[in-house]
Amino acid sequence: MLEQLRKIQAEAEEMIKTAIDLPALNEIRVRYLGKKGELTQVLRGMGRLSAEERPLVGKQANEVRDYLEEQIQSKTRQIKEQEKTKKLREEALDVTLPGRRIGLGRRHPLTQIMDEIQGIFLGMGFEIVEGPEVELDYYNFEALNIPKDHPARDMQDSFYITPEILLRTHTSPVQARTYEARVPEVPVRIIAPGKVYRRDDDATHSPMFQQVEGFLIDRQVSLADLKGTLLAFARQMFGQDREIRLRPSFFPFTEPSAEVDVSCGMCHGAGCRTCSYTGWLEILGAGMVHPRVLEIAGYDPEKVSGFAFGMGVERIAMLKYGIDDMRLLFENDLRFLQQF
Ligand code: 2U9
Repeated sequence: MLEQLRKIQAEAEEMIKTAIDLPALNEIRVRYLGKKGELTQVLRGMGRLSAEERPLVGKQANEVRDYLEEQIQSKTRQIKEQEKTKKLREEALDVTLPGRRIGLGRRHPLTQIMDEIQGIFLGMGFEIVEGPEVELDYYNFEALNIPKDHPARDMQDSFYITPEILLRTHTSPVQARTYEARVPEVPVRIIAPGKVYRRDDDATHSPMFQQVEGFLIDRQVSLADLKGTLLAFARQMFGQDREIRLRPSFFPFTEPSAEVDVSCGMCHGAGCRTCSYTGWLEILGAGMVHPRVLEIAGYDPEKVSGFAFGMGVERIAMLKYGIDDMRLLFENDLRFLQQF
């Protein structure tokens, strides 16, 4: 039996030495020292021993048990220490490493352009007015001299919600609502920035885009006032060396109407690829408010007159930054956005 005890001790000792973690050590404890463990079995068999042998074997068995328990405890401490060191090493914080830079956010290029446009007109005494994106057919079309059967409705293919309610196709209804509420007060100088919706979708048109429309009513407003205002705008937006020109056009709500071009910043009017060899880039539409439009709201067109203009914010951004595909402005690709 003494031989058996020695064997148990040697075997267990070897296993404790090579145990790699706490569960393995626990297994060893159960195997040798547990209730049904090998050492316990030996102690139980002591009944069969003679009176002389029993104390000897008992003493030896107790010593083996104490020895193994001590070994297990010491190995437990060792494993715990190793695990702690490993964890510390894994989580080590090197305070001498350079910090990670926190990227500063910025406004979307369209927001930057929108803010810039608003700033320019605020500086010229205009007031900013906003209105609903879901609009009555009346304010979107009728009040602007575009009756139900007018062909101009085709040009602004629209998203209707009911036959009388639609997503606004321009921000003009904001202006119609504003001066209708203020009539007969003059002057009215407002710009209406915001989102508008049309059934369009290609490289230069998006079903949602942003506009800034402007509008001024007062006594004796002339086309010269319109041109001066737009020249001041174009120079602040694109550069003080720029010129503008007005080409005749048609809008149902203005008469006369014009397309407004700015001189090309690439070739300064000589003609190049950017301006399709014309020397000019179209930036907005404008005109003198149609007397009929003034009349619909209750102004007397004999006493007051006005000018109006409208521009697409995406188009201004594309021209200013040389962007050739409008969809880039809506994809939110940081590689694109971080350039502005
Ligand atoms: C009222 C009366 C007149 C607003 C105007 C334009 C000319 C124009 C387009 C430019 C590019 C829209 O974004 S775009 O597609 N706009 O050409 N807009 S005059 O005239 C008004 C507005 C309100 C009561």
